[in-house]
Amino acid sequence: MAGCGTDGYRHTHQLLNMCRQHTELFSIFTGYNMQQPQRYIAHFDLDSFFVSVEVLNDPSLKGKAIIVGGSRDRGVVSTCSYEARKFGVRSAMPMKQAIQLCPHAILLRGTRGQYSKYSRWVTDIIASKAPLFEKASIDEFYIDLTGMDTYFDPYQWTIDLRKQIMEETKLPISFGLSSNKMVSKIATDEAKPNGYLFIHPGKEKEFLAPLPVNKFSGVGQQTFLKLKSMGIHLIGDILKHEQAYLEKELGKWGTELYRKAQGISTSIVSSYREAKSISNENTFHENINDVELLLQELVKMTERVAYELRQDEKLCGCIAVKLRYPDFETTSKQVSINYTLRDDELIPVAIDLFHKLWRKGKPVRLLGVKLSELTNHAVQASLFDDAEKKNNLYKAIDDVKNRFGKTKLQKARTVKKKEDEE
Ligand code: TTP
Ligand code: MG
Ligand code: MG
Repeated sequence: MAGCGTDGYRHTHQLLNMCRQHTELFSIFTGYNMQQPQRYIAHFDLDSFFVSVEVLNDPSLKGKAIIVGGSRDRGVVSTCSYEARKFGVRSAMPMKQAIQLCPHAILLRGTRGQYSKYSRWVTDIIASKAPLFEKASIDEFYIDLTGMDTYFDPYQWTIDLRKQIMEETKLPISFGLSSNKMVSKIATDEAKPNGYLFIHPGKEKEFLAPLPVNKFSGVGQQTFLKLKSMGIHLIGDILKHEQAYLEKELGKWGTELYRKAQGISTSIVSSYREAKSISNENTFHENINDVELLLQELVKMTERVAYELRQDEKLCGCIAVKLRYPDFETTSKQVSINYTLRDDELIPVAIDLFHKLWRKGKPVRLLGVKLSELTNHAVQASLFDDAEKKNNLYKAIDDVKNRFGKTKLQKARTVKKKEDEE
């Protein structure tokens, strides 16, 4: 698109968003239904992401049945190559079962740091091109192109973006493009591996009709069986019934399925740029220069933000520590890390940042910890077996925290001082 740089594009998009909001408000207040612009939403998802990264690092793996996961006896599958999928191997399946299904598969334990690095690389490319995008998980993005059809063809724009991502990162990625997030995500799934699909506006229902009902997120085994007992196997079967009947049998879910089957979904792309960080700052009553006390505070604050992170079901890819001295001089330092939600991974980094920042012996007035680069919790942290145990432990701790208040449970370092005082 000659003459249409990203900035102009972004600006136009902001204006369009404002207009859209005003249109909605006008419609609510007057009851007059103003014409909404045609929505275009692209969904991108990397193909067999962890495996693709492993193949980049070792090209001899290309085209082979590969499983990335935990140990043979107690681990689970993180992901597998499409060659292994032919044998029925799937994410989250016990490794034992996966090996039975595909005994010749090459088993890899995975290299976590690499995945975050590539995820960030793809994010950066999308961020440089897209006016409004959402990072839905480590390898998945929604881009809102609504209003852009005045300036260029959204389909061609999306094809070009995919090409750029693949040329730069060498990772295969697929996309679906349609009028809403739900249909685009299903279209990506249908296009995989290494493909793309455009569902033209108005063709959503037709596209969905021949697909099995469990293509809808939220249709688990139980709903699937219930629908089966009602003679509903395909999405198109849903619309063979009256809405009232579906509601009677399935309650609210029935209403929702009826809408979904028509290809209707109004959820919006929530901007990645707006994605919050989680932070905690503490100004002390009295300035502190005792390193033990400062570290104790730091650990406590890191535990608190990590707890919030888990409550939000997020992972973070960046941690920052901030110090303010009594003369108001403020310094901060941040570092990118592998996506995590775990105290034991965050605390050592926070301590390290603190030591790099702090001018030894100088009293501190304020201490802060911030987690950013938040992403949805789509990656099972069970790549390593002990991680699974730790996550269960955190879950148990968080459950207790939720029940008894957040201060009840703290780790050894944060309670040590109090015991000394007693
Ligand atoms: P997905 O995008 O769900 O899967 P995928 O990229 O491996 O394969 P495809 O999209 O082509 O179907 O997940 C992205 C990565 O997240 C995946 O490579 C590994 C990790 N992951 C887990 O660790 N555990 C899981 O249960 C899932 C679903 C994914
Ligand atoms: Mg993927
Ligand atoms: Mg994904």
